Amino acid sequence: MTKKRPEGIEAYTSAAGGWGALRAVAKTLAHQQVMAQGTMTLLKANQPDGFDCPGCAWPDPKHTSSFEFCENGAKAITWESTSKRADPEFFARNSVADLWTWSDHDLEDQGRLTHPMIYDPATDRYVAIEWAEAFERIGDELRKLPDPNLAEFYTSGRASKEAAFLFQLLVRAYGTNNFPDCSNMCHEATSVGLPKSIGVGKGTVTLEDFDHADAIFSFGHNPGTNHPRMMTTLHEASRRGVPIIVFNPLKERALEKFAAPQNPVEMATFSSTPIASAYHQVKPGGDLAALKGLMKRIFERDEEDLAAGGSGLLDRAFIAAHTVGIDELKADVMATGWEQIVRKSGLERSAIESAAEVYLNSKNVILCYGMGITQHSNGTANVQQLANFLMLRGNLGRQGAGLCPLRGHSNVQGDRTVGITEIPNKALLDGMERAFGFRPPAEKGHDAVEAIKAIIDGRSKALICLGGNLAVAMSDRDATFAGMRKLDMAVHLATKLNRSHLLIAKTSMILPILGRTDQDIQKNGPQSVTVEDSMSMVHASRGFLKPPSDHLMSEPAVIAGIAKATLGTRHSIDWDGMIGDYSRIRDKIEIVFPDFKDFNVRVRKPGGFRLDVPATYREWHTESGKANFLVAPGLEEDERLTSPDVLVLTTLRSHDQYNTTVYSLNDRYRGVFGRRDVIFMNADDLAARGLADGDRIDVEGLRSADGASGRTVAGFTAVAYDIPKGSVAGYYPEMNRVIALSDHDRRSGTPAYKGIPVTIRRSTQIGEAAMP
Ligand SMILES: Nc1nc2c(c(=O)[nH]1)N[C@H]1C(S)=C(S)[C@@H](COP(=O)(O)OP(=O)(O)OC[C@H]3O[C@@H](n4cnc5c(=O)[nH]c(N)nc54)[C@H](O)[C@@H]3O)O[C@H]1N2
Ligand SMILES: Nc1nc2c(c(=O)[nH]1)N[C@H]1C(S)=C(S)[C@@H](COP(=O)(O)OP(=O)(O)OC[C@H]3O[C@@H](n4cnc5c(=O)[nH]c(N)nc54)[C@H](O)[C@@H]3O)O[C@H]1N2
Ligand SMILES: [Mo]
Repeated sequence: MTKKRPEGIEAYTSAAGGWGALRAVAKTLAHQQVMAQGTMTLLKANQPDGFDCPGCAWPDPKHTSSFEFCENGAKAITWESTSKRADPEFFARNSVADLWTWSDHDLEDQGRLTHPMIYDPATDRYVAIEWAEAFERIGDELRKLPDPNLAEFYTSGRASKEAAFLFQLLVRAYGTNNFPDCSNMCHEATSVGLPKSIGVGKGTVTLEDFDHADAIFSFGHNPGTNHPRMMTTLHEASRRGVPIIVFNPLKERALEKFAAPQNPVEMATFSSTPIASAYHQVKPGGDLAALKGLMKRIFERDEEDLAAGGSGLLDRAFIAAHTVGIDELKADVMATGWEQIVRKSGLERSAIESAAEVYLNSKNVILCYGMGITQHSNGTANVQQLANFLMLRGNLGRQGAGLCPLRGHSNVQGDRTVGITEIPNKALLDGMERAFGFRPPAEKGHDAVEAIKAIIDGRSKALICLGGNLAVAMSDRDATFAGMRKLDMAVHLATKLNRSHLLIAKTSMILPILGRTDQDIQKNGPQSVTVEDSMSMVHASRGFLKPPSDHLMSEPAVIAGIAKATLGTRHSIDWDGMIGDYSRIRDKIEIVFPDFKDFNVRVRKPGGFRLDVPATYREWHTESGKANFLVAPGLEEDERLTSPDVLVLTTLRSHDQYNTTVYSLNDRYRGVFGRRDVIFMNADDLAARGLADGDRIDVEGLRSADGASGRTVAGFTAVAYDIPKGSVAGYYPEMNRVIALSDHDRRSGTPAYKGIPVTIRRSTQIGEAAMP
C-alpha cells in the first residue's frame, strides 16, 4: 500500500520536455489572454529580425535558425506581451496596504503598467503623474542630497546595452559608483574569480564547441528549467554518446531524461533520451570537496602512469607554456584527505574516482556551471577550482573544451560589459573621459549587499532601480524591507508591479517602460537595442508589438529624462541626440570600449558578432601573464555546520517562475502542484526530528557571522525527497527571509543563497504559512 502524500505532492515519472511542455505553453498563452498575438510573437523570438528572448542568456544557433521551441522562453514572452493591464483605475481601486497582502504572483499578474505613477500618502494609493513632472521630482531629490554617494542605482539584467550604458553615464556624471546589480547576487563569483585564473570573467566556449566535446561536466545548474534551449545541445551530445557527468544535490528531471519537442520520433513514441551518464548527488556546498577529490585522483593517476613508464596524464606542454602555480595546487590537493573529501562532498570515493576516469579518458572537456557553484560563502574559490580542473589537461583555449558559466538574465553579462560596475578600472575611466569630456569618480562604490546595508543603516537615502525586484531578491527580507521603507526616494523603471514597488519611501514612483517585445519608435524611426549572451555574442533585438499603452517610454528615454533633470547644464552630453537614434549611443559605447569597434556595422550582420575573449586563444590577461592555478587552502568548515541539529538549506527556482516572477504555483518536474510552501527533506533527517512527510515545520536561520538571529519562516510543509542527508531545499524567494545579509562570499559579495545553516522543528504556527 502506498502512503498518502501531502496535498499537491505527486511523483513525476515522465521525461522532461515532451508533450507536457507543449501543454504548459498552451496554458500560459490562454492565461495571459494572448492567443491570437501570442503564437506570432513566439515565432519572432531569437530570429534575425526579431527580439532577443528575455528568458535566458543561452546563445542561439547563429540567430538564424527556425523557431526553437522553449517552454520557459514562451512563458517569459507571453508574461510580457500579456493583454492584462495595471492601469491608474487599478491603482485607484487598491490601496498600497491592500496590495501588500497580495501574493507576488497576483501582483505581477495584473499585467503591464500603463502610466507613470507616484505614491500619494493621503490616500495610500499610487496616482498618475506626467513624465515631465516625474523627472523634475527625481532631479530635485537627487540634487538635494549632500553627497552623490548617498544614492544607489540598481540594474537588473534585462536592460539592453544601450539602456545600461546610459544609466552608468547618468550615474557617473552625477558622481557615484554605487552600482548594485543583479549580477552581484548571481555570477559575481565568476566575474571576480575567473579574471584571476584566466584573465577574463566570462565563459570561454562557443556553441560550436559542444559539437566537438568528448565529455561535459555539469555543476549546479538546472537547464531544463532555467536554460531550456541548452537541452537541445545536451540532447544532441547525449545522442552522440558524449558522457555527461552531473554534480547536483537534486535529481533534476531534465538532467536525467529529456524528450525534445523538436524531435518528431520522441514526440510520437513518447520516448526520451537519457542526459546524465552519471549523476552525483553532491551535498549543497560540497563542490569544493568534490573538485579537490577529482583533482587528487587525477594527480594520483598521473603519478601511477609516470611510475609505469608512461608520459603522464596531465597536459604538461600546456602547463609549462601557459600556467603557473601547479606545484602549490598539487600540494594542497594531495594534503586533503579522502575521509574529509567524502564527508564534505557527500560522495563515495569510488564515485569521484569514476568521474575522474571519464575526465582522463576524454580529450576535450566542457564544464558548465550555475548558481549551485557561485552562491556560496566560498563561491569565488569554487569557480577557481573549476578552472584548475580544466587546466590540468589543457581544456582551455581549444576547440571542444572550456568553461561555460550559465549566465542568468538575458543581458546581465552585456550590462557589465558596458560599464555597470561598482569598481571602475582605469580603462573605463579613460574611455568615459574620451567620449564625454569628464573624469568620473574612481572610488569603489556599493555592490548589492553593500547597498542594502547602507540603506538599512540610513547611510543611503535614494534608490533608482532599472528593472528588477531588488528587495525580494535580496537576503534577509525583513531587514531589507524595513530599510527600504526609510528611504527618501525610491524610483522603479518597470514593466510590471512587484513588491519592491510597495515599499514606500518619502517619494515613491513607478515608471512604466517598453519591454523587449514592444516596438520602440524614436525621432529617427524604429529602434533596435543590443544584448550579449552567455557566450559573448552581441546581437540586435527589435520588438514589434504595439506597446501596451501610449504613455510608455523606452528605458533609454527615461534615463535621459532623469539625467537632463538631474544634471542640468553640468555636462554637455547630447541626451536628445542619443535618444533620437540609438546608433549614436552605440557610437559612444565604441569610444569608451574599443572592443566594440565598428559596433553599428557589425551588429547589423545576422547573428551579430563575438566580443574578444583572449583566453579562447590562450592569451592570459592576468598579472602573471599566464593562466593561474589558484589554491583554496584546505576544506574550510563553517563552524555553525558542525552541530548535528543543523541542516544546510539551498534555495531553488521552480519550473514556473522567473526569479521573483512567479508564473504559477506548480513545479512540475519536482512533483509539486499548487503550492510553494514546502521544504524538501531527506527521510533520515525527518526521522531524526520525529517528523514525517507532510508535517508542518518552522525553519530558522542560524545566528549569522555578524550575530543577526531570529529569522524564521513558519508553517511550511516538509516533503520527503531524494536529497543528500544533512541538507534541505526550499524555494527562492520565499526562503530569503531566513538568509542573513552577512552570509555571502567574502571575495565577491555573492549571497550564500545555496548554503544557509538552518534548524528545523515541528511548527508552532497556527493557520496558513506566513507570507509575504
Ligand atoms: N525559467 C527561468 N529561467 C531562468 C531563471 C528563472 O528564474 N526561470 N533565472 C535566470 C537567472 S537570473 C539565473 S542566474 C539562471 C539560474 O539558473 P540555475 O543556475 O540553474 O539556477 P537555480 O534554480 O538557482 O539552480 C541551480 C541548481 O543548482 C543545484 N544546487 C543547489 N545547491 C547546489 C550546490 O551546492 N552544489 C551544486 N553542485 N548544485 C547545487 C540545484 O539543485 C539546482 O538544480 O537562470 C536564468 N534563467
Ligand atoms: N534565495 C535566493 N535569492 C536569489 C537567488 C537565488 O537563487 N536564491 N538568485 C539571485 C539571482 S541569480 C538574481 S539574478 C536575482 C534577480 O533579481 P532581480 O533581477 O532584481 O529580479 P527579477 O525577479 O528578475 O525582476 C523582476 C522584475 O523586473 C521587471 N522587469 C521585467 N522585464 C523588465 C524590463 O524589460 N525592463 C525593466 N526595467 N524592468 C523589467 C518587472 O517589473 C519584474 O517584476 O535574485 C537573486 N536572489
Ligand atoms: Mo541571476
